[in-house]
Amino acid sequence: MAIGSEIIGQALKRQGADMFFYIMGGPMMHTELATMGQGIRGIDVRHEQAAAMMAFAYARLRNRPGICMAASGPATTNLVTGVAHAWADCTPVIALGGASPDVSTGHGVFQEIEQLPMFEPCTKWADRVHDPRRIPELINRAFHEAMGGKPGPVYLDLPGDVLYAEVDENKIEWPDPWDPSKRARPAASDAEVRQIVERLKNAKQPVIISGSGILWSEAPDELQKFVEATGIPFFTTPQGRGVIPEDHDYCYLTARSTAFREADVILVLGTRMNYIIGHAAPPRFNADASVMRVDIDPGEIANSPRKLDVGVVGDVKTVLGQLTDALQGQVTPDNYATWRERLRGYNSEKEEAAEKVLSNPSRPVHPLRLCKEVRDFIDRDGILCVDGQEILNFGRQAMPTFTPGHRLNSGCFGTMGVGLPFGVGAKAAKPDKQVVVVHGDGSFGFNAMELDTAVRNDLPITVVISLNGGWTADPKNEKPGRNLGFTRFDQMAESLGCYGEFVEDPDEIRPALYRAREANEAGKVALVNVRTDENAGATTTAFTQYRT
Ligand SMILES: Cc1ncc(C[n+]2csc(CCOP(=O)(O)OP(=O)(O)O)c2C)c(N)n1
Ligand SMILES: [Mg+2]
Repeated sequence: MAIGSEIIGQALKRQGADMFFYIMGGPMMHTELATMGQGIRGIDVRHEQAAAMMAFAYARLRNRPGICMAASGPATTNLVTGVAHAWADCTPVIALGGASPDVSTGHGVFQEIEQLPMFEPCTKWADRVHDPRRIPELINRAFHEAMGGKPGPVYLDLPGDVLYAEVDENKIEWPDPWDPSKRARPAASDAEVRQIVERLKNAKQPVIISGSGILWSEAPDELQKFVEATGIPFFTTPQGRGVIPEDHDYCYLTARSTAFREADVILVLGTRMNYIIGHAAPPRFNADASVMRVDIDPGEIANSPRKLDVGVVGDVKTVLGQLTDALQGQVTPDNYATWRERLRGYNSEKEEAAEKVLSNPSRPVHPLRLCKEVRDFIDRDGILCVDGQEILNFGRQAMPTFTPGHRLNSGCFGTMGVGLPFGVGAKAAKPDKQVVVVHGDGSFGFNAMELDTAVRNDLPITVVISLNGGWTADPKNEKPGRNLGFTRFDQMAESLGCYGEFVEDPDEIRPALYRAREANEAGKVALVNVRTDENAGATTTAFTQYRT
């Protein structure tokens, strides 16, 4: 005989889970113990929202579901922001929430609240277990739902009486677990391939916009081959960066707006046409451009905010392979040489001008100078997490990414507080990689205690804080509740067992970063607190009608 909690541990093991993020508490304690008893690493955190955010980072770096667990009531409600963030960024997080007993629903028992409806709007699938014999089936469904088609978070509600109910293990049916090699990979039809080829043959100024779909589909190599065979300039969403190294000949980071405005063909690959890319609509994009799109989700194709000339429901890895074959001898990089030359010229001019600003020697440190120091310090295959507003916007073009998916940020939900949990989850997922988190001082505060999680769980990352004394820049002193003071987060970090440094001189940033790296190499978490200019506000495309 076994109890429901033990069945969960076994089910997770069969699905290939190797890690989960959690805070202990009833009725989940036995589930957490049973899961660890299966040899699955449990990382105990300090806030459940951070557990969900760590699971998010794990999922993105390992291309498999990240798992988080929480106790009932307030612990599970704490998961919501992290799960909602995963929903907004289409990331496969499996959230397991303990719940008050099924049998006493509505009797006002300990930590009772209807949890399932809270997760319905922010998951792809949410359900409640009523019978422990169905746990393997529902855990299996959770993995398939999270990873199938366009990925996303799922939630399973686990009432205490079900977790502690006894079942005869011999009567349990174990389904075949989720298998990444069996991912559905629908292809484009011959007619669709022909239509795309025709349009690219006639194009003069095409662009590619790719997103996280390239990562989930394991298609970075296919994208790079396609780009190199055709010579089409490529741009990515902030979440889908690094799919092709950003110092590639056909990457023009700072010519993005010009390329979007002037493109005559827009090829949208594995990304939503949401506000992040201005819905691919005028005036940011040419109104006369033809728009072609490949997406695994039929809903995305059907719901495109701009009329598509060709909309392919397909797996982007498969379709890119088809297109590269079909375009052979039809389109070569020569087709678009003039277009690329124009973008390259523009890009180099802007980069040269930017390099001067990036080297700004002033005190307090300009955030761009901080970005330059991090850029010149971080490993080429290091994982960079960025969170904040000004520092995020300044960092966007100032710090490139060279490895697929090795850039995590506040994403399209704009969630402040993700940076540190992302860094901790990333280090847990990829222990051999250097992990650097560049954090605004305000956003750092949300989950600052996760420094302690990193220390206790031996996850040596480096956190760099842009200490501009509050939320965003406020040169005219007109924002409510903006000022936070210049907190010595380095001292706070030291008191938690980290290595800490406080830096005011721009020339001292790099040496401090190298000392932080030494601390990491010696197994210590490090925090470098850099006093930055509170008046330095980044200009960026307006995403909304209001500004933060
Ligand atoms: C959870 C959450 N709360 C509030 C906001 C609103 N908000 C957006 S940007 C921002 C300020 C970020 O400040 P900081 O992290 O210090 O970075 P800085 O802009 O100063 O570089 C706030 C409060 C948000 N996006 N998310
Ligand atoms: Mg700030």
